[in-house]
Amino acid sequence: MTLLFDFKSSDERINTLAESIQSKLKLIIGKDPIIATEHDWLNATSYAVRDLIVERWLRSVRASLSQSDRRVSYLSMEFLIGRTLSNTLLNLEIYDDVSQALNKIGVDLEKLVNEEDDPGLGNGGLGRLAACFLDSLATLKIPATGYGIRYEYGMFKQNIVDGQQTESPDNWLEYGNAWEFPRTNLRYKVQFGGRIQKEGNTSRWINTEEILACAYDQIVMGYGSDATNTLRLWSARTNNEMNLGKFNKGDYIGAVKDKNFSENISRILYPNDATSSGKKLRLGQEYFLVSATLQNILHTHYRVYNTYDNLVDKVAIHLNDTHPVLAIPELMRLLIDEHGYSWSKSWEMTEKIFSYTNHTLMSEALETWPVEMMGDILPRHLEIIFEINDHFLRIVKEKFPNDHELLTRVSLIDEKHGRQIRMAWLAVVGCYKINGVSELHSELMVQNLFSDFSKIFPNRFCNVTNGITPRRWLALSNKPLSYLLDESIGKTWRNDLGVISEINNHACYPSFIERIKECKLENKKKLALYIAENLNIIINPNSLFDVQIKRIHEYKRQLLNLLQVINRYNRILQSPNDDWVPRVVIFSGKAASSYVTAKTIIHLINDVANVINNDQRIKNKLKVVFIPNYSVSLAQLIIPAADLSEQISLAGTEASGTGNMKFALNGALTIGTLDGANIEIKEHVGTDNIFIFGNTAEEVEEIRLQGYEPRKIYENDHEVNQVLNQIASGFFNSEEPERYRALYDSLINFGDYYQLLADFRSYVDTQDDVDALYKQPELWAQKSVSNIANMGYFSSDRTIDEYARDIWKVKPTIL
Ligand code: 26V
Repeated sequence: MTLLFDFKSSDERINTLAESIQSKLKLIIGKDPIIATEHDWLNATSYAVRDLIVERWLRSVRASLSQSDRRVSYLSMEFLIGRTLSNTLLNLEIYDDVSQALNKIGVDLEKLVNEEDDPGLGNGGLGRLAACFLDSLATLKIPATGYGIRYEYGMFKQNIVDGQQTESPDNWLEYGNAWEFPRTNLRYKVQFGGRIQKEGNTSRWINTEEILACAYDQIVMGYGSDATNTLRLWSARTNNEMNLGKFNKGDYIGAVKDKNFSENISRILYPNDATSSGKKLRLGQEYFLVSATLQNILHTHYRVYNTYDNLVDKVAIHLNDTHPVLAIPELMRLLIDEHGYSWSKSWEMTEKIFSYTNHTLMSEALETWPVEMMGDILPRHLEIIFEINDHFLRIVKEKFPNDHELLTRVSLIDEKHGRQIRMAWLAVVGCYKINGVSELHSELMVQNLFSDFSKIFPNRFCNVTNGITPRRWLALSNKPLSYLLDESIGKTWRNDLGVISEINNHACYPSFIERIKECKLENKKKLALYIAENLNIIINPNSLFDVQIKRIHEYKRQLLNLLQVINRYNRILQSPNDDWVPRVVIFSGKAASSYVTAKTIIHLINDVANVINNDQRIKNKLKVVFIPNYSVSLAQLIIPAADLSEQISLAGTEASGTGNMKFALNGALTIGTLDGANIEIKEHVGTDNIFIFGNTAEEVEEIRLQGYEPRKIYENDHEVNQVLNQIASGFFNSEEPERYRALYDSLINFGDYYQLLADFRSYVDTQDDVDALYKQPELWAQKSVSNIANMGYFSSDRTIDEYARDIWKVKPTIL
């Protein structure tokens, strides 16, 4: 890779950078160094660094357009990209230069890096995956654009007040965003409402309301390549023409109200709770993304080729879950209504352009929209969906003439539940490839959710196991380990993670094992400092750091972890003189604001922490910490410090998980169920280097069919009995003893849907194995090395390579 100022000596480079930062402060921020705040310096530095990549961005876009390549458009309602400055410095390999340049001015780079707002434009796994993919697409030089929404407010900020979650808005744009390029003249009209006027065979969508979608671009840099891509986020603006009309008619309030409605479209990220689905504004957001994006894709295509006839050869559109599935009827609408193609030609093209990833099998997360609502907001699309359905059902009838039930089951319209459009069905019918995100998930997807469709379209389904970018999740977040790797095997692991297996050859040297232990300890000290400074809890870095960080959800079973923690507490009190391995159990994660049970679990974690952490008899044998406001940047701090990674979802429920990969890559050992990508992690690191427990997905199903009786477990296992009685009787919350009665009931009296009790014994016994191993630090460290060494497969570069080859059929740009 050629750097822009490769030719300069180190001193010259540092001076040039320092000058550039100071001039940005003056000329763009408009401030004197004497009164500049840390945030001003952050922005000045970001602008200076951004200058270094704009040139190659423009070159990259030019090259990929001129090569007439097939391009990928990755549509996602969420991109959880994390902080940009540090990542850009890493990609440019100028972290130290910039640090020294700022030093000269008397500014600390580390502080600036932590000052940057972490854009929370996603809920969790799905959004973070999209961000890892952007990183890998650019690194692999695949011509691609990410399309999403520039939410004004991202994921809410979580505070813990009296042990409970409270939410406040995340106004991440408050101090500006140095990384975005507003494209004031790149805007599209997005229509809503109105009605359909029939003219012979053609339909006209008229009397609509219009909202403008304005593009904001961010450069997506790859690592070790000159290639860059674009993340284009749409922001809603009032279409003034329309409102001025009302204004002139004297409807002042109406005009202002319209403005609010239209601008609300990109106001806020929806949390992934059950209540979000079926909301008009959410449907509006999904269509807003889709319509602006497709207009943009077609517009760009036409500029290059002067025709849409070759669209199929040049355009691959990927749908990240069902959220952007309206892209299918929208492309149909544009081709038919705006560009004069016939219905059948349009369908023939559409079916060859889209691919879709399914990210969950949980029925409550599967999107459906009431036909009536769709008719109100998008009447033309409803019509097209009906036509697609007719066309599809005709084919099914021909193929399976005797199976009448089948038609009801696969119809895009669910007539049983008040006429709902099944978006996942629409995705399967309109896409040429559909993938799951881990081997188990893809198998279950075909066996259960899409079993009918897999008979109708046997070649459409495949698996692409998720991955993570080693740049952010190792090079950036774990400096001590990165340096050790660089020293031992060179630097190529950053974009060829497979080579990391070479550290297997070092695992036999005690000096290497010693260094691995030192790296972990350094990361643990850093986290301990954060916890001391922010939460006022003192933890011992020599304890086993046992970590479960992810969204709080019943299926992820944070409560199972907590039951085990309470059990450990009871055991320590019972045998205080045993040789206990000191443990710090760390939780972090947000509960959707209307998800009562998840919020109750957070409350219980904090109540339990309060009792245990203040029990002098326990000393430092056990500490429980809930770190508030989980985010990408917190994950970067916590994951490298973990010894033990908790991946304990009920088998068959976690589609893949990606946190599991981040932990293992950073040398944590996993305690986990045979769920999602845990299974593949086990296959790669070896059974001896992972703690597997609990029932398999098949056994879970079997137990459900046989009639599961959690009460029996409660009655027969005295440890389960004691722990649950403590929760039910208010042992941890004497001020309000009934607080967790419902939680207790859900386990004992209402069926324990996620089978916590069925896995409890096996979990607790496996935790004993964890302790036993931790008492042998050399062996633990060796297993930790085996984890790091065998994670090559889980690089998102491998994942993107598979998508590019097997699904999108795209090739790298030549620069
Ligand atoms: C659903 C909804 C419904 C209402 C509005 C907002 C919203 C946002 C997201 C979702 C579905 C989220 C599905 C999801 O995040 N799945 C996760 O995807 C990860 C990446 O593939 C995977 O590792 C996790 O196992 C899976 O839970």
